Amino acid sequence: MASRMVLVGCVLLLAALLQGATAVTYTVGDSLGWTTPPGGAIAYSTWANQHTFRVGDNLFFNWTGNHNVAEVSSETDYDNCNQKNVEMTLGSPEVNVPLTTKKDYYYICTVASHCSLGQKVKISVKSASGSPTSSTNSTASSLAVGSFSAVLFSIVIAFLH
Ligand SMILES: [Cu+2]
Repeated sequence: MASRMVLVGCVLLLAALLQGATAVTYTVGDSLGWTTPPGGAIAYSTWANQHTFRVGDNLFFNWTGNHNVAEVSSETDYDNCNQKNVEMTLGSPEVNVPLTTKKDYYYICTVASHCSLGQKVKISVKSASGSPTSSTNSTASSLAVGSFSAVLFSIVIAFLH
């Protein structure tokens, strides 16, 4: 009976994972966190290139010491670490930033020369997986997930009876 309950739990968990697979929170730099990277800005560009960011996802910046998160709107300002057009500065050591728009986001740290030392990251955000630009595919996949979930629930009910 115990193993049956474990199986039921696993099936429910799997169904929940499948349905909630759209929004992802990415920890910027992973274990490196948000800091002046030892090898320069390539640490964050390499990290960003390993992920596909979509509308609805979140960025999680965490750090120790004196840093912040500032958004600059232009690539030129980002390249030059220009802080004159900073859109927002978030100073808490744990910052969650929602990616709400399909565009390129540019984040820098405005403390001292941290940006020039490589504490900056460019995030290219693509459409959400359920967006109108890919309506055919996403409708098909939601239907597939929906019917798969229905099958899973039937299995659960079969076990419970
Ligand atoms: Cu900094």
